[in-house]
Amino acid sequence: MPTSLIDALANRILIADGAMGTMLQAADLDVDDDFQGLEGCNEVLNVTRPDVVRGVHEAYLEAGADCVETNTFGTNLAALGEYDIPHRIRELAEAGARIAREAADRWTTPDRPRYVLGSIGPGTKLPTLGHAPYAALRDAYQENAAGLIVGGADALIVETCQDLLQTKAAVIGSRRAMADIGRTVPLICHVTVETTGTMLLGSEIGAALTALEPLGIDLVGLNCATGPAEMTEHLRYLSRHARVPLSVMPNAGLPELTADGARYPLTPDELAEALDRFVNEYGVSLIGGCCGTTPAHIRAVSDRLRGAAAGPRAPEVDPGVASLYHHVPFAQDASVLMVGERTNANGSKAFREAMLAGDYQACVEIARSQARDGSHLLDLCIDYVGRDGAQDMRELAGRFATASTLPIMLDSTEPNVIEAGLEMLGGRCVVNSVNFEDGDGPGSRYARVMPIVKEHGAAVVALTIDEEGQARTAEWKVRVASRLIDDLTGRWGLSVSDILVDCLTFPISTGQEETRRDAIETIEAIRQIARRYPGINFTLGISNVSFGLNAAARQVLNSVFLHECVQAGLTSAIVHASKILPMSKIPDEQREVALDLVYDRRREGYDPLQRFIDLFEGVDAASARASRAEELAALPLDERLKRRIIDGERNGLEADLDLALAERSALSIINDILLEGMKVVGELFGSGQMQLPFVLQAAEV
Ligand code: THG
Repeated sequence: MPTSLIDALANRILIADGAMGTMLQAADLDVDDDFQGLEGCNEVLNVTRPDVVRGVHEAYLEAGADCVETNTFGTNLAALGEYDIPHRIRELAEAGARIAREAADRWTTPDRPRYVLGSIGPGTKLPTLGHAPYAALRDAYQENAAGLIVGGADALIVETCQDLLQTKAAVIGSRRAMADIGRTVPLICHVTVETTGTMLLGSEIGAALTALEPLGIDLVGLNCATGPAEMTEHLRYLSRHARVPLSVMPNAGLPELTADGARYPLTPDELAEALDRFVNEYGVSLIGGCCGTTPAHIRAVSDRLRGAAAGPRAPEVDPGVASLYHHVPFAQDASVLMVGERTNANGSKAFREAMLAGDYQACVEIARSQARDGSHLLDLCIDYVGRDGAQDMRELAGRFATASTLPIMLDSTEPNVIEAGLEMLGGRCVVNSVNFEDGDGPGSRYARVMPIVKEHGAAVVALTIDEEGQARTAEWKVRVASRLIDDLTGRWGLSVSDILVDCLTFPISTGQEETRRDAIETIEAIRQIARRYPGINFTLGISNVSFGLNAAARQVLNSVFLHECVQAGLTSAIVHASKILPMSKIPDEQREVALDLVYDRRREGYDPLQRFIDLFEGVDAASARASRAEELAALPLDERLKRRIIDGERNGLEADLDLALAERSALSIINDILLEGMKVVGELFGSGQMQLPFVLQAAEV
């Protein structure tokens, strides 16, 4: 039995090959015969000119590569679709893997195995931008992966990733292929970080790691777009935080444009030196080259590093979720993770009405205002009786994916609605929620939603509900939470930190005897669960506790209850963030009575609930903060128009333009105001402070 790739990597680094495309271009090939008339479709050579492809593999193996990558970068839906041969994905992938397999086997000796990495290029269709549906891409990647595995690949390498949703489709498609064929191979995943410092759609490296690692990849890393120097910071992040081993394949520097095309400046020795540093300082285990690297580069790398061991790493995992853009840790310094509650068709009239009217832009505005209000995450709930939930979820999650910088908590009781959301969001979501309401047996909601959670690598809210109903006492809540945690970690392989236990609280504002102790039991359950499961996370729908009271009273009770829960160990809360008051801002008496209400401190002649209601009789919830619209309206006209461009804010744009036209010419408005705004947008983009989708929005306005 030859040593597997993963076993080999545990002992020493492995060296992969360099560029394929440029080597093929150098061969003397005929468009009609060799390319079957499909000029530039390198993958066709896997069937027409296996000798040429094999020659490239041989050159790299001869130069000292331990691994060769198959000539299958374009066996995907986008690339073969361009040539009208998407039905040949599997055939060309399998042919490519066979050629590499033969070459690798020919060079394999008992003490030096050589490996085949099945290359899965992303293609140019970006699902986050709506170029193709997630499911179509995933299924095509599955075909691709199946061909590579059957053709003999030792591992799959999903590389040059630009859009995290596309990457997710490729990784999940690959996993499905392995399950289908019954053969599991290691999965390597490389993202491409542009010179701007993010992936093409604006994803930071932290977002990429958080989204991809829970998908069950075996190595994570970087390739293409830049040389090693520009990759250093991103690699440092991966080295510090990734649980899995690292892989890096840089270009031979940043290309310089010359009269005869791109020239890559890094010499073989310079590449080898840079990779030496990556191996030793950052503990990288798999290295190789991308654009502009040649057998001479790989020879230099092999001469310098063959047989080396990766430097030590002691990664600090930072559990959390991610939007398309950023990683958001569950642990917030000196605070609690705020989950915005208003993007909810049941919890906000404004949101519901906008959704029912199909005014998705208004829904996006509510999401944005939640972000400005201080939310770290958004709870998205579109459940509404009689609607096509999956369709509503696709519409809204698809827009939130790019328009909001916050990660999403998908709130639905329907597994197909949850899945529809996950298929639109490239970051890492929280699924809200699972429970044991109808048990955990076959066909239960729990059994139906968990495979979806697992496949997408989501975190999950676990509600303390079992076959007997919603747990009402601390003992019962702790018992159900323990059962959920044990099953989620034991049977489903989640980490404790990926679970957000929700101890659920009924309103304590109704005066009914049976709900008086609800807050107490919840606080006590949080305390016990936090003690029993170090690293566990929590969430809680705080506003539930105060239903029925007036707005001013709710604000105080919600804030006091949240404060007590956080003291007990609560890590996140579903709230209207800007309505939460710090304890210091609540008058003493209001706070004391709220505490009496929370802890049910009734005495002879004193009912804190009655007292609390009396305290807030006729009090308005003072909305001191001027609304966003008022802020904008307060600006002088020129500034306001400029601001609209920068913010991508079109509500009321026509009226402002009419006003401006009364004062000056259209050309002057464009040149002196609108272009000024775009200039600021350009600067923000150039300095990495604004992501591409917001730039597009500004340009649209
Ligand atoms: N646990 C989990 N998820 C949840 C809840 C929970 N999701 C939904 C809900 N509970 C949390 N979200 C809200 C959202 C809004 C309100 C309460 C909880 C709310 N809305 C006002 C009202 O209904 O009076 C405002 C209405 C409006 O503006 O129209 O109170 O417990 N895991």
